[in-house]
Amino acid sequence: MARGITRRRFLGLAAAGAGATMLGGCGAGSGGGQGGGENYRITLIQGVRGDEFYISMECGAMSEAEKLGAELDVQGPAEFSPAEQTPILNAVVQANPDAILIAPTDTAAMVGPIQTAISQDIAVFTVDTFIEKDIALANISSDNVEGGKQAAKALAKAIGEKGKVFCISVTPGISTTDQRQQGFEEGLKDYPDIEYLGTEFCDDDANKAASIANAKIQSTPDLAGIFGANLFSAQGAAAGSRQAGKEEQVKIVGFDAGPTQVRDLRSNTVDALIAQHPADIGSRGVQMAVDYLKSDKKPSQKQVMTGLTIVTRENLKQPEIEKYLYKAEC
Ligand code: T6T
Repeated sequence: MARGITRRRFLGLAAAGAGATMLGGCGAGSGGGQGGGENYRITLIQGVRGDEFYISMECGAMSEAEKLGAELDVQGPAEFSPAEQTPILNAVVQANPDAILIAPTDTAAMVGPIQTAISQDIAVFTVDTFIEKDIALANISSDNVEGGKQAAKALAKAIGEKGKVFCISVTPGISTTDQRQQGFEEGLKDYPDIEYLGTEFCDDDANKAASIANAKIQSTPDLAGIFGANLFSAQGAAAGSRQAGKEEQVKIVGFDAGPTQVRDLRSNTVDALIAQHPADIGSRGVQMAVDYLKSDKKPSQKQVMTGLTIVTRENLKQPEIEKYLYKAEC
């Protein structure tokens, strides 16, 4: 059953000026063209709603849509799962927007539903995650393999380049977290004195990640470090280490930079965060969709990589780092 919420935002021309109707607190306008968006209707379908990574992506997409005079609708499933995301996508296809930006929740299971959208002549871009079949116009995401390597490096540094480490991820079949795990495993090869104990999966549930971390700490009393491969895995890893009373011994590096993660970094439970730039993913997605709709020319780049920023207690307050911490609301 579709449990997605629809937050329709009429983001007209930022410069609509006098006479512009303000709806829902967002700048709204009538008449298209001035911003270049020609009032195109774009829907962003998040991987899961309420996740600060996707909220920050929404913020970036919204301000770009406002700038370009496009209309943006944002929806997301209650859980990060293709079973929940598919009916939302199907309903969006029925509404026939000009473009869809989607973070597919599974590389294989979302191919069919995305193909259906493309067959209806809707321009589809994947944002963040991608699917195994090359049918979307382009993917806009972080370099997740590189991010996993950076996590290995940061964790190695935190544990003095020796000891036992393991990874908590979401579930196999998600392009982003699979690539982070791959990069982490590759990165660890540079450290012969680090023993990798493998990866366990929390289904995007921070409580489950906490239980996994706690159990691993009990079964491996000399555990040195944990890599949490996304926001909820990392939040859970920190909670599990606190429950076990091992914050001093077990070093944690987390992917993403949500508010709870930043608190865990400040309080020494976590040693580094690999922040993505989700607002840039959202704004690039809207830009690329509008460019495509205007020209009908396929994007010259199939893969657009946005940046990554390593956040530590030392650099956290620097404005050029702080601006990448995720938002809980726009
Ligand atoms: O890490 C992000 C996103 O990149 C990934 O695809 C799924 O998890 C997050 O949304 C964080 O929870």
